[in-house]
Amino acid sequence: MAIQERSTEEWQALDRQHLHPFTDYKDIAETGSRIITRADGVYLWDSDGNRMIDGMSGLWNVNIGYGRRELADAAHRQMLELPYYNTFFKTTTPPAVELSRVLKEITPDGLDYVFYASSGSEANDTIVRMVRHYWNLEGKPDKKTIISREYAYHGSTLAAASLGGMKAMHDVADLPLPGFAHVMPPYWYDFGGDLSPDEFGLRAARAIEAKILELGPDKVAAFIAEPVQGAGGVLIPPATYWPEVQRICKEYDVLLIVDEVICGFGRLGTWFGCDAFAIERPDFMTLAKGITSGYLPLSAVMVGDRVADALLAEGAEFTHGFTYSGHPVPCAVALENIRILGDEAIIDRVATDTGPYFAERLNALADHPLVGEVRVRGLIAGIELVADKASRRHFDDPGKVGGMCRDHCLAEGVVMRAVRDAIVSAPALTITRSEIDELIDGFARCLDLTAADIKK
Ligand code: PXG
Repeated sequence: MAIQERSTEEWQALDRQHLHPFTDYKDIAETGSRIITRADGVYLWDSDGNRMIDGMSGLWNVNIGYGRRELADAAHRQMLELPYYNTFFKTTTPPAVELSRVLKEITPDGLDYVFYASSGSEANDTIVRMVRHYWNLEGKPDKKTIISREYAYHGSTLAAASLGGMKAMHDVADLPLPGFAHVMPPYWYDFGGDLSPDEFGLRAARAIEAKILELGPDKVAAFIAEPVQGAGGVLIPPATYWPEVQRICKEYDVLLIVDEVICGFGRLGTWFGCDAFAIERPDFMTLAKGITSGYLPLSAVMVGDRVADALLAEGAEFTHGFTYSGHPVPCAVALENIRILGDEAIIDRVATDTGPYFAERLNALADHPLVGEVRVRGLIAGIELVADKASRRHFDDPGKVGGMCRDHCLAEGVVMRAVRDAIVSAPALTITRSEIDELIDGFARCLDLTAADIKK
C-alpha cells in the first residue's frame, strides 16, 4: 500500500495525536509539524514542495546522503531471502556474521567482539549492564559508578539519560539514577577562562581524576565520552585532553567507553573518532547512526578483549538482549553502507578536500559580530553566537538567539540545529564544494538577519 497523498493541512491535523520526541506539545499544537516527504543527496523536500539543503544529515546520521539505491536494494534482497530471524539462543544469520567480521576489521585494535541493538540508547544501556556485570565477575562489586560529562548526550532511556549530562533531561524523570557522576566537559570557550586551550585540556581531564579520587578508585567502574561532543554543541577537545584521559583511566583501572554514535563512520575525516584523537584500545565503543547512514535502525557495542575475555570465561548466560539484536535487514544495509564509504573513498575526501573546504568557509565567518568561536573538524561544526566577543560573554537568555538564527535558516531552506546559542552542522559526507557554498552562503545570510533582529 502506498502512503496516501494529502495536503499539508490534512497531515498536520492527523499528526496531532503523535507525541514527537524532544518537542514542546503546546507549541506544536499551535504551529503544526513540518512534513518532510522526500530526499535526494543533501536535499530534502517538504509537503509544500519547498527544497531545503540538509546541513544536519538528518540527525547527524545520513553519512552517505539520501537516495542511495544500493542500500534500498540490499534491504530488498535481504527481506526476500530472510526478513527476520533472531540471534538469541546460539543462533545467527549471515548478515550479522559478515557485519561482525567487517566491524572488527575497521574498528581500532583490541575491539574484537560485538553486541547488536537498534539504537544508540540501547547500545549504551547494554554497556552499562556489561560494565556492572564485568566488575561483579572480577570480584569488585563496589566498582560501579560511571563518570560522564556535563552537556553529554548518550541517549534517552533511563540509563542512557543518566549517563547524559543534560539538566533538562534529568529534570523530567528524576535522573540521574544512582551510580552516575558528571564532570566538566572540555569546553574551552565557556570554562577555559585565562588558560590556553592546551592548559585547559589538561585541567578538564584532571577533573575526571579529581572525581575518581573523590569517589574512591575502588568505586569507579568506567568513564564514558564522545571523541567530539556532538549534541552538546560540537565541543572539540584541545589536543592535550585525550592523552591525559587515557593516562588517568589506566592509572585508576577505570574502563574507557568511547561513544562514537556521531563521530563514527567518517564524520571527523577518519573512520572513527578514536583514530582522529589517537584513543588506543578503549574497552567499549558505541556505534549507531552512521553505521547504516540512518536508512534502517541499527547499533552495535564493540567490546574490548579485557571485558570479552571475562564474559567468555564465565560459563553462564549474559541475560540481556533485544528482539532485533542483529536483525538481518539492517545488518545487510550496514554492510553495503560500509562498502560504499570505503569503495568511494568518501572518508578520504572529507579528510583532504571537503572537510578543509568546509572549515575554510566557516572560519571566514569568525569576524562576524555575532560569532564568538568557530569549531570545526571534518564535517562537523559548531558556531558559537555571543553577546560580546572580547569577553566571551553569552546572551542573557540562553538559547533565544540560537533559536532565532536556526529559524531564519529553516525559513531560508537551510536545515541547521541550535544547541543553546551555538549553531551546529553535520552535513552528509558526500556533500560537494558547491553544496558547501550553498549551505554556508545561506547560513551567512541568516547570521546577518539574526544580527539585524537583535538590533531592533
Ligand atoms: N550517543 C550519542 C553520542 C548520540 O548523539 C545517542 C547516543 C543515542 O542514540 P539513539 O539512536 O538512541 O537516538 C546519540 C543520539 C540532536 C540529537 O538533536 C542527537 C541525538 C539523537 C537525537 C537528536 O542533537 N543523538
